[in-house]
Amino acid sequence: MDPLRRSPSPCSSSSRPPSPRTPPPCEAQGYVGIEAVLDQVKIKAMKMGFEFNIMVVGQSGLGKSTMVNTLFRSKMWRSSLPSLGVPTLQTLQLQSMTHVIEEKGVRLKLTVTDTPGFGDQINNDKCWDPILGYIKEQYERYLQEEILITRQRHIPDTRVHCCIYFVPPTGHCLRPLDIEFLQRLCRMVNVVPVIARADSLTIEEREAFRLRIQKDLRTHCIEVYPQKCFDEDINDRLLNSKIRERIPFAVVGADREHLVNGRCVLGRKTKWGVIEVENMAHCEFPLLRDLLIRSHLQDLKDITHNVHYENYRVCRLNESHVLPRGPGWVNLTPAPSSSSSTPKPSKVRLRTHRSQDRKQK
Ligand SMILES: Nc1nc2c(ncn2[C@@H]2O[C@H](COP(=O)(O)OP(=O)(O)O)[C@@H](O)[C@H]2O)c(=O)[nH]1
Ligand SMILES: [Mg+2]
Repeated sequence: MDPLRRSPSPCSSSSRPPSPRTPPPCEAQGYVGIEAVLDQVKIKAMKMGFEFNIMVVGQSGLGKSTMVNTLFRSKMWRSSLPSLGVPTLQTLQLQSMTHVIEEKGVRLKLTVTDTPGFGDQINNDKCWDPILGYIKEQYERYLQEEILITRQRHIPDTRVHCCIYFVPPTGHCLRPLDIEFLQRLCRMVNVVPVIARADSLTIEEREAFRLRIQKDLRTHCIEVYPQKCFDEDINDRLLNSKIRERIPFAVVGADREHLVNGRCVLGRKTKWGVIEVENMAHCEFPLLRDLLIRSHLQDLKDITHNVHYENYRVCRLNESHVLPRGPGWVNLTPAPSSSSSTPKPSKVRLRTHRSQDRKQK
């Protein structure tokens, strides 16, 4: 039996040898054992594993594909390295790379979607369409699975939980194209902007550029992640305020390792030394990686599900008469009373969703 499964059951454990975790007898102390729920949740989560999907977006040449490799090659994920030294080719279409990372029994299926650069054309009208289209497509996939009568116990989640937006290191301010794109993206997905190729800016230039970008985001009402309105308590507010002060992170990407003072480091070799991407004295890549994986992974997933996907779901169900009818589709029009085989539950479910939505409003 799984040792973790031995959850404290105070009323039935009298014949077992006492252990440090064995709670006091229930009747004597009025102990119920609610804390054991934490163990149960942990065991379930470990069995299920986690799925996490990131997307990189920005103009071409800003280091998006390199950053995908940097993410997979950084210390945390070094065990799942793709082969080193493969040159980064220009990205011509959306492509996803998935790795399963396991650490202390916890399995994380991490997918990073790389996108072709945009904004290279003379007319950049609607250059965001393929990217926004991809994000919507993943919501639609999830929705189509969710509304089936016999649905999978676990719906595969390909929804984008976080979009890393690469701002070119101009040192000036956000360009109109970035503003337009960011305004659209933030309404659909969690966005974390980064200053790309930050090694091209001096420390003072980086700080001044960061402040100007923050001002532009406020002026144009662009709510990047972590959004103030979703801070749940004072602790969230304290932690997230510190992150908000540092966003956009100034990052440097690299997919090669170099020997520095006998240590193997991931970095960019220049004539005057190696820029180490995992060294906070050189760039803020560690802040980005820690936000994504160590501190905010579950929150990014929760906001995706409860806010972004929910908005999409409500819009789609409100226009449900035009939903495409895929396999397993259930007719939502009122059933003739004679037909006992008509699947009523889905109508009920849809109505429930709608009434909940109304209540929320
Ligand atoms: N100086 C500098 N060059 C970078 C950085 N990241 C990537 N590059 C280089 O920029 C070029 C384009 O990178 P790539 O990842 O293909 O850009 P993408 O078009 O945005 O996917 C490559 O030669 C990379 O080695 C960085 O942080 N700093
Ligand atoms: Mg690329």
